[in-house]
Amino acid sequence: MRVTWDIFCSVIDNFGDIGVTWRLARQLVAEHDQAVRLWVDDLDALCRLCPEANAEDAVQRLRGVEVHRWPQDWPPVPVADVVIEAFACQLPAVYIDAMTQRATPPLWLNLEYLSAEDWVAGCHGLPSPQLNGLQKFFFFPGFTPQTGGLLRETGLIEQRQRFQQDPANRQQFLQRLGINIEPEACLISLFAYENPALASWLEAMAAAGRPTHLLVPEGRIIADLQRWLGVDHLTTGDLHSRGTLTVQIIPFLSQDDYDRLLWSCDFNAVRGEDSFVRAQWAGRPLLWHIYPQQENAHLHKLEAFLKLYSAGLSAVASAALLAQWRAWNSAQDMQESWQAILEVLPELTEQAENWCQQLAGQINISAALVNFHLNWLKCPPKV
Ligand code: TRH
Repeated sequence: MRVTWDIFCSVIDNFGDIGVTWRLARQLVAEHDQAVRLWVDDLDALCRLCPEANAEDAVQRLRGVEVHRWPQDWPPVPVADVVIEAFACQLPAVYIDAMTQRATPPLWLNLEYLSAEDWVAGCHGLPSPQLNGLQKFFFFPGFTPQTGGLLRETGLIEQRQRFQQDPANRQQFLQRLGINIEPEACLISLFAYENPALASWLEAMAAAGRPTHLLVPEGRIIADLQRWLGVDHLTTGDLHSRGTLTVQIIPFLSQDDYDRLLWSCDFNAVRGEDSFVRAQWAGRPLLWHIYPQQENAHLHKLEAFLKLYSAGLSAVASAALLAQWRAWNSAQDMQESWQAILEVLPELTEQAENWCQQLAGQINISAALVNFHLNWLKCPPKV
C-alpha cells in the first residue's frame, strides 16, 4: 500500500540525525514504494553525505525522496499519512494543528535514538497521549527482536560479502581514493569525536611491529592527530609515518563510499549511531566512540551493548574488547588494550561476521515502520 510520509529532521550537531533520516527516507521509497518527504533544517549536512544534493534548493528530488528545506515559516502543506519526528525534534505548531484537523488522523511516531539497554524493548511502540487528542508512538531501534531493529537495506550483507570476497574490489576502491597500502598492512579507519586517548593508541600502533595504515576522514579528530604528529595542519591526501604506523587523511566520503571504506578495512573506529551500525554490517571488528551525554549516561549504553556483543566471545577476547572500548570512551591509555586486541583479532573478526548475521536475521527499521503503520490501520487506538 502506497502511503505518504513526512520525516522531520533537525540537525542538532554532527551527521547522525541526517544520516539516519536520509537513509530511512531512501529505503522507504526504494523498497516499499512509499511517497516520502524529508524536511531538513540543514541541507549542508545532507550535502556532505550525499554529494548530489544541492544546499541551495528549497525542494529537490533525490533518489525518489522529496527533500525539503525545513522553512522557518511553515507553508500550508497537506499532512502525510505517517509523520515521523526524528529524535524528538519539535514539529512546527501549524503542522501539529493541521494533524488534529485531518479527516483521518495521521500515525505520529517519534523515532528514538539507538540503545541496547534492556528497558528499550518495554518502551518500543508505546503510545503517548497528547493534550490535543492525538497519540504519539515511541519507535525504538534496537538489537533484539522486541525492538524496531536497525536500518539495513535489502541485499546489503550480500553486497558487502561480494565486495569483500574479491580483493580486486578493495584495491580498486582504495586506488580511487589515492590509497596505497603495503600488502601485509593492517588497514584501519578512524571516525571519532575529539579524544585524549588517541595519542596512546597511535603510540601503540607505531610500536606494534607490524605495518598499520590508518585512514582518517576529515573531521573532529584531526586536531588530536595534528598534536600527536607535531604538525600545524592536516588536509586531505596528507601522509605521515611514525614507526610502523602510516597515517593518511582522506576526504569525508559519501555515505555509499563510507560503507565501502568500512568493508575494506580490517578494523573500524566509529562513533555516534549510524556509522556504528554500518560498521556492524561491515562484518569487521570495531571500536565505538559513543556520543557523550550528561552525567555519563552514555556509559550505561556502552555497557549494555558490550554485554550483548561480547556474549559469544572467549574470556580473553571479551576482556580485550571491554578494556579497549572502556579506555577509548573514558580517555584512558590505550597501549595495553591495543596489544591485547591484536592478539585476538582473528577471533574478533569471526565474531564480527557472526554478530552481523545474527542481527541481519531481525527486521529492519523501514520494514518495521511499514508494518507498524499497517497494524495501526487495522486497529487504530481510541483517543
Ligand atoms: O556524526 P555523528 O557523531 O552523529 C551523532 C550521533 O548520531 C548521535 O547519536 C547524535 O546524538 C548526534 O549525532 C547528534 O555519528 P553517526 O551517527 O555515525 O553519523 C555519521 C554519518 O556520517 C553516518 O551516516 C555516516 C556518515 N559518514 C559519511 O557519509 N562519510 C564519512 O566519511 C564519514 C566519516 C561518515
